Amino acid sequence: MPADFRSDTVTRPDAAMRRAMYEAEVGDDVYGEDPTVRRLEERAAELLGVAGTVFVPSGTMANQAAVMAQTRPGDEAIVEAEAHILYYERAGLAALSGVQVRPVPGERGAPAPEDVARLVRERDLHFPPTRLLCLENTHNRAGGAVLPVERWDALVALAHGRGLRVHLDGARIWNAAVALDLPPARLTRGADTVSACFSKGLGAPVGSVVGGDAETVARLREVRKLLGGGMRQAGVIAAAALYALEHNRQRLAEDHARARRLAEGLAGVEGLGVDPGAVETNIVIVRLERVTAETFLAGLRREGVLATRMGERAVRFVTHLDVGDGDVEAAVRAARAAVTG
Ligand code: TLP
Repeated sequence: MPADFRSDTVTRPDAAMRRAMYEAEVGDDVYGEDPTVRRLEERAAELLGVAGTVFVPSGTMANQAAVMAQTRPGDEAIVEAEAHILYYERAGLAALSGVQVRPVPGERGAPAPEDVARLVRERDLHFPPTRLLCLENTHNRAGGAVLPVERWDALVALAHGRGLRVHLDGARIWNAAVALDLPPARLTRGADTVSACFSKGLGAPVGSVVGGDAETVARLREVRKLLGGGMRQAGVIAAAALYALEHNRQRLAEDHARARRLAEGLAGVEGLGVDPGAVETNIVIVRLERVTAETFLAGLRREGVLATRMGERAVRFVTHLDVGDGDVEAAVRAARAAVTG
């Protein structure tokens, strides 16, 4: 088995998680009759500090449903320029919701409130209404950066003051909460919608939630059906997500420590650019000074290590449940071999 640092999505459910799936009580969730899904939605809502959540198959569906539930075609959304929702979701905002995006630059994924303020449209016959602000915590392309709480609060206050709603892509909010040692609900405070994934660092095989207040949740359920996300005996997978929520949150600190150690090891390899001090959670982005991402990744693969491309001269390593200390050492050794091409 290669040491697989491509993503925290690659984990396989362990025996205890599979047992929870096997034993799950189920019903038809489109009729609202799956008790395990209900329990998951309630527990997730409690942790995320929202009135309710809706279980969906993927983080992408969670994000897209949130946008669709809160906009109309022809609206505009201000979206952090490197956000997953803009970068990796097949232009879903345009294709599914008919929403125009105004990107706002972020520093390590965190936009300045002044920059957002400048992009909010005035009322004018020519202009689309600015309806939504989309943020991400932790920030994937910013190397797992945590959105500082004060910045989040300032952005929410600004957005609400200007009549915008706020969506938080909290795919990895669990990592942010552990890194800051704060309850996840503190990091989502004021969000109108929030999404969160169980299939990343928490190690469940599939599933995300998207939540908000009661009225928004009702709309999210309609939108989920429209997107084809109404699932039947989904308790089988919800059980894995519930298990992950209860057993795998605190251990994310181990992933963060391993990511930091990996970055320290890679920083010692000539030809690689990485700042271990910038590693806050489980993602390490490395700049390549001598070889292209393709060459480097092929070299790693020959040594039994997998990572992903983050650009012409950048690669990403992600730590998770299924990589251990030995894999971190293997990755540093492999990088030393791969960097010469
Ligand atoms: N990210 C995946 C890839 O799509 C890049 C990964 O390997 O990191 N929000 C954020 C911040 C994400 O990182 C991801 C997945 C999603 C949403 C989408 O989740 P899924 O893959 O469940 O649709």
